[in-house]
Amino acid sequence: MTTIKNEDTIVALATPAGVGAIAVIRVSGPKAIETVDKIFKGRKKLSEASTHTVHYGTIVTGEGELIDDVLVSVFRKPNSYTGEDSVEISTHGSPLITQKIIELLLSENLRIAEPGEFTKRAFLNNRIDLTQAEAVVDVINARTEASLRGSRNQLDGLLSQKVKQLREMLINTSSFVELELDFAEEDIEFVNKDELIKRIDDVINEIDKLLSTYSFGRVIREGVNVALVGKPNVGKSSLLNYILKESRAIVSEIPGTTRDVIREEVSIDGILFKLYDTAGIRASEDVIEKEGVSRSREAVKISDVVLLIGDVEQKFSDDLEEELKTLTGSNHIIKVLNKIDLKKESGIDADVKVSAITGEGIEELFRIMKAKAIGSESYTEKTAVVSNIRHYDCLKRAKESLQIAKESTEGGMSGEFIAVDLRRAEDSLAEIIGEVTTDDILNNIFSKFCIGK
Ligand SMILES: Nc1nc2c(ncn2[C@@H]2O[C@H](COP(=O)(O)OP(=O)(O)OP(=O)(O)O)[C@@H](O)[C@H]2O)c(=O)[nH]1
Ligand SMILES: [Mg+2]
Repeated sequence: MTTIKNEDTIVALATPAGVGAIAVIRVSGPKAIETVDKIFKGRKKLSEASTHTVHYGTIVTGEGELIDDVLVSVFRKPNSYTGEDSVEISTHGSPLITQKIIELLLSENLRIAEPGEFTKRAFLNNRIDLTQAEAVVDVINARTEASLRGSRNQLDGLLSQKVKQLREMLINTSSFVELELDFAEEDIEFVNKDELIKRIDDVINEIDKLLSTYSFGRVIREGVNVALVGKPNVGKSSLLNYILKESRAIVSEIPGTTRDVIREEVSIDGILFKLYDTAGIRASEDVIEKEGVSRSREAVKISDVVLLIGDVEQKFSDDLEEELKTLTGSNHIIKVLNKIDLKKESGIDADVKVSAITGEGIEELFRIMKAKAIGSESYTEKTAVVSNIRHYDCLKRAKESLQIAKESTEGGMSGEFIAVDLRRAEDSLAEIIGEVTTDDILNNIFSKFCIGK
């Protein structure tokens, strides 16, 4: 566990830089209240104010210059966001005003907060655990309802609770091994093998369940990459425009209209889809078109779902389908037959038939896209979901250690060996919530925050 080395009092603008109705400056640390007191003139001293109270007054320089009238909120430790004494100054939303006030505070020996330092302090003071600290960024950055719900779920501690429960199970298993060790004579093989294997398996199964939520978690957190691919003129750009409800990409009857990859985002039922309209794939001697085709292939490689588009006249290209399968794997491909307004009975086989002009079939296409992206598994709001690669990684390592422990048990190894791997698994779980951590891990996490958070 890292301890707080720093007794500095820190300051930063907590609202976005720029002009707004109000701006909030955050101050946190042992000298927060007395320092703001030096520049604040109100009915009473902040040092006499109780926690969670708001005070009207003015900010005035040492020379008596009035900078702004403000509302100041006082939070006393330990019940503040950071767990330290904190003050929030709400000013008029002018960058000049906030800059002046921050400069005044800096001249009183405060320092500017590092990115994420307020939240880091909240973690170090045990106000929140590491998964919750990470969720703070996700809540702020969430762009769809589903991702907001997912990160809220993590902020509320659902994942932490699950991980703590798993640790509990492991600690019990370890003490079971240790108990055996105390009683076992030297060099005697582990006595209650079956019981131990069962206990390890139980934890492995629970970890597997969590791991299996990751593809869903990643999708709601980061969105789904979808490439629109097909021969020239089948209506890829028309489909993009229809989905976006705007004329984003140029559409024409001339094959080879789209030459570059066009990327747009759309939220469908709360899930973020990142759509890539690409150049039609065909053999061409034209340098620009060739480059376009190669960019189309790149878009396919990063896609979670590929819409292979054909139309009632041109059918699908078998060669292209084969190529896509090798690029992304066949279960990522949805075959979309477009232009069914022209010909109802084309006799062409497809996963879904649509018209980018009339909109027919598009709802069905959305349904299939969603199913491909998030799988058939349904999760309730109360399911702990893994959406962060760091958590996924720790869980995988915990599972690996458990598998080794299981093999050792099966192989009749001595309890000491088994205990080591059980301990490793425990540590990997502890890393998720930050009970075991290093400065590197912390710096890596908090550097992704913005200043003021
Ligand atoms: N009738 C009908 N015409 C369509 C439909 N979708 C597209 N078109 C027409 O087909 C032509 C080609 O459409 P685009 O959207 O430019 O096709 P594309 O696949 O993007 O073509 P490239 O960018 O050249 O690869 C245009 O004339 C569209 O108006 C549809 O569903 N029905
Ligand atoms: Mg196009």
